[in-house]
Amino acid sequence: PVPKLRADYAPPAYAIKKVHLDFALGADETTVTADLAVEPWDAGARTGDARADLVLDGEELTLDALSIDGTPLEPSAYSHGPTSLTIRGAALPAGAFTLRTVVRTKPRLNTALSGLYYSGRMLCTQCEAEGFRRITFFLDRPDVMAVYSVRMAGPQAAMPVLLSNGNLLKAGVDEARDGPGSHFAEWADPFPKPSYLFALVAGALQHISSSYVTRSGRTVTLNIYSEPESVDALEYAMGALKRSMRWDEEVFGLEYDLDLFNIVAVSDFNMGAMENKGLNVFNTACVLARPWSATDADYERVEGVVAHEYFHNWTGNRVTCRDWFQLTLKEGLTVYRDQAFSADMSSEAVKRISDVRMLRARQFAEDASPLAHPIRPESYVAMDNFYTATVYEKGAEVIRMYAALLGKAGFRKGMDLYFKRHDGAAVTCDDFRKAMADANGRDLAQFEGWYTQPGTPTVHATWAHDAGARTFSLTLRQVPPAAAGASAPPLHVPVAFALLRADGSGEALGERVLELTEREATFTLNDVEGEVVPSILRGFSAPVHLVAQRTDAELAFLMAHETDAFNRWEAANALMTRVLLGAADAGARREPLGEVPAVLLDACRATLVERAADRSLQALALALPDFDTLSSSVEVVHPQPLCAAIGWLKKGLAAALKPELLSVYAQCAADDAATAAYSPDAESIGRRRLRDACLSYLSALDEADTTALCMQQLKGARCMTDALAAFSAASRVSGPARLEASAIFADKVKDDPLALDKWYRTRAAADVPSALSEVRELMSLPSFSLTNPNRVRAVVGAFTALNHKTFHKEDGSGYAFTAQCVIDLDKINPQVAARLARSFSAWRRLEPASGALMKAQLEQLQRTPGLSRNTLEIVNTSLQ
Ligand code: B3K
Ligand code: ZN
Repeated sequence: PVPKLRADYAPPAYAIKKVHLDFALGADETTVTADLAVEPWDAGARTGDARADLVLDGEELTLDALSIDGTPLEPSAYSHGPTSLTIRGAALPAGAFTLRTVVRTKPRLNTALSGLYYSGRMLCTQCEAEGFRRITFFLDRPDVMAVYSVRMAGPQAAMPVLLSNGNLLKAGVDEARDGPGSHFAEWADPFPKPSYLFALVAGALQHISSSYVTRSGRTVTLNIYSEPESVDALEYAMGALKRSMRWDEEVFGLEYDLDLFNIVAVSDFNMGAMENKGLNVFNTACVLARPWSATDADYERVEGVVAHEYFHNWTGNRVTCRDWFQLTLKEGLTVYRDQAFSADMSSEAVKRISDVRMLRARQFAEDASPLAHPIRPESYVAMDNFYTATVYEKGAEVIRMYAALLGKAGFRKGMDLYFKRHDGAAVTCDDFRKAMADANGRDLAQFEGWYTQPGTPTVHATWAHDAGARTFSLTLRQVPPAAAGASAPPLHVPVAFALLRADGSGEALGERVLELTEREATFTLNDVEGEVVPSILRGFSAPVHLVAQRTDAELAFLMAHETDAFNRWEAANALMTRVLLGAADAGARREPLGEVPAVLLDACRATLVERAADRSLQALALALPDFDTLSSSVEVVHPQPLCAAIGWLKKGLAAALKPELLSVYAQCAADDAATAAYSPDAESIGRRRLRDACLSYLSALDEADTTALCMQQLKGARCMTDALAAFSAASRVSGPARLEASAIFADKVKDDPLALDKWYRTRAAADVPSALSEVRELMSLPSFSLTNPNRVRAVVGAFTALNHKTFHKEDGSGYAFTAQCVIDLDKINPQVAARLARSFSAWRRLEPASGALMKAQLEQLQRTPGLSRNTLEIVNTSLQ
């Protein structure tokens, strides 16, 4: 397949300004009649006398009729290939015209879940990035923006609810036109939009309804739809939606612009959710929440994703992307916005730490692999492969850096100018950067590097304190990542900095943002009295590896006295990382791992016994660095020694701190028992999070009393958070309690697909010797299916991402199993298969034996005939 290049962007030859779609809906077959108002893009569309051909995208469509301004086209006037319909320029009128196509599609056979497909009891659509072309022929690119109207008709009994974008104009029955038993609805969306934001849903849905009055007094009707059995799980999302609407008004001055906002929950969905104008479509996993099926983390995710999709109405829909290379323009910015929202709804520190943990585990790992790409990629084969941690999460970090440099008010000024200039248009990352620069009178030219360079830069920090001269100088030196090349120009790096008093009494010098723009720079601070300790990269102000030589004692000091909550956590994390990597090294050399260092034990004990105001922060400070983050910070990954080191440290800490763990567990559990109903507020979540962190450590001891504690929590569980934490903890023990817990949990969740996914996930992730055969067994159960992405992710995804020991088994069986899953899945759903294939991208950094085994699987995939271009792109890039 030929890649598309960013450098090749050219506007289309034609514009489509108006679209009317008429759907005759059926699950087996749907007929789509499209009337497109086409006109030349501009004078440049004509070269000499010859008119440009009109090349429409279209896939998996049966073409029944084709006419221009009412006149059917001669067969010689057009040609129809597997991915396009070309109408010869000579057959086109000179000015504007209406093109009508009539096509048929087969929703029930559409297991790729892109375009129009059938899920549960409903027909629904997913168009981003390039799914609209599977519904009708179109210029399926985001710079083609049109006003859409839709008429949809279908059987009233099977599809009582008929939804599309915008406002409902009319609904009723016209059996003469639509056939007996049919009804119809007509929708119109007044805002011009790219085709990727089109949506349609038809099915036997129920809904909850509410309303929201915007700041300017407009009343918006809010509906959330689901299949009937889930309608009791929608209230939380409704509240989250209203909070998002209020927040965007307060923080960015952005109001909703239609009279209606609909959300639909769909159980078969390739990703989290989709921001279609006025009709967001959600994976059930990101919208349904009730105490008995959703964990605290799920509640947080529902709130975050509802906000994210809602925020897209401005950052994505009103101002959209000119081309798909600009994806981070809407995604990085919208992730930044949803992160800020969630921080405001709960705790800024907890949110920031969780986000950075995720960034390091997923994005730093991606950046350290052959799949590394800039946040604005230079080329793609399958656009769907670029909905990555880099485009999203690193993209959000880049936005955060603008805010760090410009301040809150400056950032807001930039946003205001961005909307003023570009509302209703399809624009680029450069346009965003220019709005930020112009609104603040700043030169942000050097920021370009963040858009062009792949990889994670390293910043080395060294410092000197001259007590006599009372100066403190900090030297920062940036080293470009290998992926960007050694000669990559230096980046503009905001480094938030403060000086702490060495006696632990607070700050000697408050926070300021140092701007590192050279390869190396020294910042000298004057009037520094007394002994100080530098606090560097506060709040993780730039997505870099910071290298600062600190002794264990200094880290312990920072754990106790940092005034920046992120850096306080970071100190704990750095100390644990140091100990773990040392142990993994020893293991790789077949040396004994020894004892857990006293400095770490003492620090963890201090964290544990502290009566902290925020128990979530306490739990996070005790969280061990994860396998992926550790892997991306070493040159050569030895998977088995690394797993062994993590297990060793967990058990070592648990053994040394057992009394404290038991007592904190008991305190939190007692506090929790004293509360009435389940509530996902930050304090309750913190209580459960700390309790479950203790339980997880305790379960590592694999002793009779700790296992009993897991079983006790499982049996007495009052909500999914209680049950899942206990079941997960019990899944690691060696005795019969493991399967007993599995049976108890399975019985609780058997009728609830999302909760059942948690059972599957926990079983697939369990670190037990029989893991691989157990995973195979899971996949043979009647409730397992390769057509449901959530279930596939729960089993195969969890196995590859969480069950490190078995995935990386020395005999290669984990890799071979995963490769076969990729092949089987690729025939059903290329997007999901391609995502799974990413688990092989780390092969180059594995120790030679594992690396060779993994590479062999990639090569086998590469040779597999008929592999989708999605999966093939991941495989080819991984092998590069
Ligand atoms: N914009 C969608 C993602 C579409 C993914 C296409 N493969 C969800 C989101 O980021 O809000
Ligand atoms: Zn998004």
